[in-house]
Amino acid sequence: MKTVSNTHIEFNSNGLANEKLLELYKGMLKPRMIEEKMLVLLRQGKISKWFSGIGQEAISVGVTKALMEDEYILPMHRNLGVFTARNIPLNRLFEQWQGKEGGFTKGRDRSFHFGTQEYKIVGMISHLGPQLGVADGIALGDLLNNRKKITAVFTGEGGTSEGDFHEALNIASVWNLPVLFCIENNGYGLSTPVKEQYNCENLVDRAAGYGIEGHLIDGNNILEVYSTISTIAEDIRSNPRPVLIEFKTFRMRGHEEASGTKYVPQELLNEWALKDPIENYKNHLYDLGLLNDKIDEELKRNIKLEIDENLNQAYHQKAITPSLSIELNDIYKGFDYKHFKESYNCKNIRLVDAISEGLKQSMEKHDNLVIMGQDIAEYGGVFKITEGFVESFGKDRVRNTPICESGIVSTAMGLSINGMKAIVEMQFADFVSSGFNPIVNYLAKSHYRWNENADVVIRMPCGAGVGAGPFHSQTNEAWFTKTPGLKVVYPAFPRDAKGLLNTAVNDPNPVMFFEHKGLYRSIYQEVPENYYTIPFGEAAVLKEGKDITIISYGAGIHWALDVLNSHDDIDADLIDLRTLQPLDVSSIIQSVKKTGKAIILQEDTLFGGIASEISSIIMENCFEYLDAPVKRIGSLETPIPFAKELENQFLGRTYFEAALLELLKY
Ligand SMILES: Cc1ncc(C[n+]2csc(CCOP(=O)(O)OP(=O)(O)O)c2C)c(N)n1
Repeated sequence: MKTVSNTHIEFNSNGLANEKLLELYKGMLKPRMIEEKMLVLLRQGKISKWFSGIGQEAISVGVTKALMEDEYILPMHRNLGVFTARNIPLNRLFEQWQGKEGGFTKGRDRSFHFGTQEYKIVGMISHLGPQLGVADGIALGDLLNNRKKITAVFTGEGGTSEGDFHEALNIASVWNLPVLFCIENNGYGLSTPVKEQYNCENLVDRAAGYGIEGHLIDGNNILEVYSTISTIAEDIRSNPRPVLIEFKTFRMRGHEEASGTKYVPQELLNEWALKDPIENYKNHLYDLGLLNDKIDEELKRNIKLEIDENLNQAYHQKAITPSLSIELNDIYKGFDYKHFKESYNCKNIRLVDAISEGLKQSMEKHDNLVIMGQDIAEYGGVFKITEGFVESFGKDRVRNTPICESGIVSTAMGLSINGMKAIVEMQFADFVSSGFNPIVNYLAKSHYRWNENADVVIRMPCGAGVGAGPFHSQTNEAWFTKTPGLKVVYPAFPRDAKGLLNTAVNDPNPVMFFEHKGLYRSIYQEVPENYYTIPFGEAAVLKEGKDITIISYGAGIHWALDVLNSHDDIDADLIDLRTLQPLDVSSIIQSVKKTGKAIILQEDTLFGGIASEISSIIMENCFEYLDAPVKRIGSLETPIPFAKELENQFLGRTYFEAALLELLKY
């Protein structure tokens, strides 16, 4: 039944039962009343920040109620209605906003920056865009497991300008993923009006460009939101595909409370005030005879009571007591390392073969493991490491991706959230810069923030010595060793590479796995044929001596071996770190205390690299044992040049032998 009287919105009940019509009203009332209370608390300094969704409630509530309770939703900072519609106990929300123990992040992240598997909500990170790709991964997990579910993800119109939006929609389209992309177009991104944000009439028009279906919905009309999304969601469940929705609405308050709305023309605010989703719907329900003052007051009284009781509970929870051990222990998910022994049967193979074998055996061991990367399927990857994998494991699990590192790293995170494991092959380690944000901000921080691990391995074919110039030669491990929450592995030999890769896949934490491409086809070793593992955080002492400690990893190990092999007289400990995070500090200290001299060799440019860190560790722990200053050798502080002569001049290899001999003489 349609009514227009007393309302500025045309409602159509579409045959919905009276209880449902009232439920939707209550559903919007609750976040509105919570917000009104929070605005008071904000003024009293009892909460730190508030992003208002007043006037946008119909979208959060309508979408959430149109989904099944076990379908994932990825909301933004104005979607309180998603949280209340999933019936999260209010005390937990209040405790979250007050940074208390009972919240969702143990006081580690604020406002809506959290997720909860219990309620199938995956909150945003501040960077807005990455969650769109995370939704792709969750949906891919459902698709691969034949679950007929959809995933809904939100973005503001401002967020659609980020590359992540494009990448996520494109991936979802190419892979036909059951994702509902919801753009909440509320007129402003902070102070930026839509005309300065994008230059098409409606954002939903972009759906055509991605080859997907799009719908424009009045975001202030709860019945239109709920009915349209219910129909679309039902259809996607049986016919999986991405759909783009643009909800037109308006942000009635400031970006966050402190910043105000001075830049918004008053006429616009007046115009949209008339379209308030709750007032108008209330009038509609009055017209239908389903609501009157008495019922309305009763509803409000009950919600107020619930808010007050839960607030009281939150106030009475004591503030968090900082504990060093709790903070440090929550960076990584606990990993119960299982040792698989090496067999006696070995084959003499190259580094590249050992990695391929480890990957293959890991794919056999873990049914839920998916590998993604550019050209990795039929083509076998540019280094041919996944050659033949499609035949063995099928295209569902060995996935060619579009060129979109950020979107694919986010997708890997989504797979992990939905119970899968993922390996992402960077075509070259250099290209990880295009996927840097989700690695250092999403994967690395999730366990600390909301107890959600990222079961993802990022394979990084890296390194110089192959005349490939500034963008195909970098060894960028220092970008990641600096970031708490990541593990960083960097083998120098085939045997280590295979065993450490298997461990990386078993480890539920995000692992950056560096593979030196200069070693891929030049380094051979007897490698056990079976599936085996090597623990992280244990360096290998390749040579033992008493005069000096040489510490390195990756190609640096082979540079050091070359020098040592041509100098029988040098009596050195040679330590191959194998993993940089965790770092085997005790092997370093033990060796330096014995030899009294240390030289650290890294292929990366010198400043701010792991050699500097190790040098400090030695100074702090072995100062009294040192007979000479600690020496660091790295590459020149320039990009990596292409011409052979220039590359040789650039590499630390060139300077190592002289520095070693000089230090021995000191
Ligand atoms: C990568 C990044 N750049 C800038 C910001 C700062 N910022 C936070 S929200 C916001 C506006 C977002 O606008 P929109 O996506 O339309 O959502 P709305 O706030 O209007 O709901 C900006 C600029 C950010 N958080 N992340």
